[in-house]
Amino acid sequence: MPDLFAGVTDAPIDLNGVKVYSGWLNRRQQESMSAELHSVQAAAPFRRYETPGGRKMSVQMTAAGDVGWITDREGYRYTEHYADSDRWPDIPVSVLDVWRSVSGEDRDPDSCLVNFYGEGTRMGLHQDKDEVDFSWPVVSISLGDEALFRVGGQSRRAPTQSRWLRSGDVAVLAGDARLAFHGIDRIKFESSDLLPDGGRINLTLRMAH
Ligand code: MD3
Ligand code: FE
Repeated sequence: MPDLFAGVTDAPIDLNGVKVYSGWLNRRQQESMSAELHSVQAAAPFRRYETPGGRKMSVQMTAAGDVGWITDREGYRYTEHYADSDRWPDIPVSVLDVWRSVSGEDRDPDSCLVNFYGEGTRMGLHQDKDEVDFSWPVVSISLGDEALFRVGGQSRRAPTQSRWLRSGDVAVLAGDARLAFHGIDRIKFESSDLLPDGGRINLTLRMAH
């Protein structure tokens, strides 16, 4: 019964300016989102990208929307195609609905980055700076295994705060927090039974262009 009201009544937790709505999506909503993501993955399979410095990222990625984020030896960027000619799949409606409820914006995002964390994967501390206008918020949705999220300030050396993100949690990165350094230290593999292949999926909705 309580999860009928998930996210509606709880005030967000503030983590260095990042607002975390814990339990925003109930189990049924997480399951339908996971099903919709299956068609995204079928159209644009996950890949492990290479950084400009030549390291292979441990997190696997794909995207949906008008543009998707990629990286290779030539650099980090948003592209209109995930392969030579295919466009990225559409952003699922259940995902757009989260943006419409929490972003406070009238315009829908033009990009949804989909990150997959398998056993032992992590994402080092970084800033998201490949978008054109940092005044737009970023909205993040966590599905599957729990992840230890770390967020600092606008300098790499600023003190950080950490919190476990759980399946169904939604985070809103706006204002000063939009350019905060952040990362995922580790996941608790097999802590959730939501995803068919296990692991964790994080969706980030963005206005890239
Ligand atoms: C703070 N993703 O995709 S989500 C990313 O869980 C990314 O996969 C992590 O960092 C993940 O770039 C963290 C929370 C998050 C997402 C975007 C942010 C925090 C952010 C952008 C600016 C500041
Ligand atoms: Fe990021």
